[in-house]
Amino acid sequence: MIRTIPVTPFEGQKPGTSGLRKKTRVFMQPHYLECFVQAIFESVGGVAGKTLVIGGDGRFYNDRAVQIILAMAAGQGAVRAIVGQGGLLSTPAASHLIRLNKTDGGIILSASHNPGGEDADFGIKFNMPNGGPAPESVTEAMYAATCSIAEYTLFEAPDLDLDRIGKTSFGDMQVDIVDPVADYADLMESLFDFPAIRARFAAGFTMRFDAMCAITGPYAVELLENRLGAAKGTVTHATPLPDFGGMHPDPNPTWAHELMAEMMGEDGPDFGAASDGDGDRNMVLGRGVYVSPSDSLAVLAANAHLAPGYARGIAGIARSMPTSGAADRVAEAMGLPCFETPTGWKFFGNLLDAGRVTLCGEESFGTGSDHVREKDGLWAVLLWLNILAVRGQSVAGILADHWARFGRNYYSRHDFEAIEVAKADAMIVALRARLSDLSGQEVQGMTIRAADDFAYSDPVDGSVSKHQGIRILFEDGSRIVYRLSGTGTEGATLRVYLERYTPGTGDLQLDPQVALAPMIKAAQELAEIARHTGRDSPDVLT
Ligand code: VG1
Ligand code: CO
Repeated sequence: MIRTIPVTPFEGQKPGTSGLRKKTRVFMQPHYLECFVQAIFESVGGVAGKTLVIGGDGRFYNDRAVQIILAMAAGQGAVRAIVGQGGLLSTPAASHLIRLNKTDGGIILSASHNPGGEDADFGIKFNMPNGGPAPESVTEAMYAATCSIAEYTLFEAPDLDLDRIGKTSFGDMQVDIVDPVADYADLMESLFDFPAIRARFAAGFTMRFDAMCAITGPYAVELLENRLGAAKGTVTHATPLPDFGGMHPDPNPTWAHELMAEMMGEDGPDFGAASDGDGDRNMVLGRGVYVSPSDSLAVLAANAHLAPGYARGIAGIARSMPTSGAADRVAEAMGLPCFETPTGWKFFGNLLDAGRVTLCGEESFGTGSDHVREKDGLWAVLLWLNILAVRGQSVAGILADHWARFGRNYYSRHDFEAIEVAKADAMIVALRARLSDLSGQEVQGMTIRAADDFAYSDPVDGSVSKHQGIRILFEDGSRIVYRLSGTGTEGATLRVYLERYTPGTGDLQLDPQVALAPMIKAAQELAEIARHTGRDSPDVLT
């Protein structure tokens, strides 16, 4: 039976850097998720006659949310839904299914690297027919729709059994329940030199992959253990759990500390990696060495041609503004265009669609290519494996060679979490007000060359996005960037991004926190972080 339910708008259903993220209990309120889904449908002109991909990272409420979205899609005339078995799909796998099946887009349920559970976080986002996150014009339309919503329609029926792979019908809508891993794993196999990687594992190469009880477990087991022959047990925390087993599935040195400890230990494996809640992020490590995400992008760009999928070379590179300039140096050396976009994968979509770039990356442990329209954790891990297999060197060796050739962009991000929103806002407002006076000033012995509030003008569609982060640029090429997170669910998180370049002939083996010490002091001083927020040291360093 089709039913229409009257509702009144909820406040604050405004998508952030990557969809709408709130506390799970907020999403569990009656009609809350429904109102946002209705707004998504309206922002894309309704779903009548359309095909959608639906799935999520398996966190608490994923199962209910998938049933609700199916009921609303069926009630509003969608003809077909493609759903991962059990309602599960990693973000990159969902992006791939959207493209592979030429669908009208998809809904992904995840709060990504935020913790999961009834008392943790939940999220939802819409991806376009190109497989990429909705651009700002669409997320703005979504938000506008949430402010005036009056009703939604659904098909009322008992829940669908999502565990049985196959086609079934739900009202007038066809539902295809698919293996969440198979098509994605085939795509990976088409891009990388699996025989070379398999040979390396067979010759004793060791690896640890920490899936952090999140979505990549089944993908990593299939790819690394089943298809590539890595030892059984290479993948740890491989079963996705609704609360991620209490883990915080954010693949950085702080949260993936078990993996860090193993990799930094005496008998650590040759290669280590971790992924986040929804499988789009990656952290990469060698024995005794951590690869910063910005360096990872640069190394991948310089070596991508070693993988069959990129053997013809890459068209260009894009990085988010706060990501270090390491990739720019590779682009320059290779004669490739390099683009600087605001934070968030949605800004890469146009460049990828237009064929102007092949690789993209963010300092927040995100790398990807034109194979999908999302960042892709396992893709990055497999490209690293491919490069390691072909070059036959260690991760440390590859990094050392890279820095010697291109120089090293010492880099770190300092996060100050759970700040009172008003205080964080006041700090940014005060800093913004001083920007025009800063150039020429000296701080910690360094002279400021320029200071601005980053605005991006999309070279493909001309759309402009303002206030994307405050940049302080120094004469020696060093840089401090300040911005507030757009993915949190509680208070404000201040991100301070620090970067300093050392040429290949300089000291390349310093601890980044030591190399960046003057920048760290300058960042405190310039923004008066302690005075505004009461914090003199960050909560998380990456
Ligand atoms: C963070 C990262 C950003 C990333 C976004 C979504 O956003 O900084 O680079 O694109 O998360 O990633 P913010 O606004 O909190 O800085 V995910 O894996 O959480 O979808
Ligand atoms: Co993610």
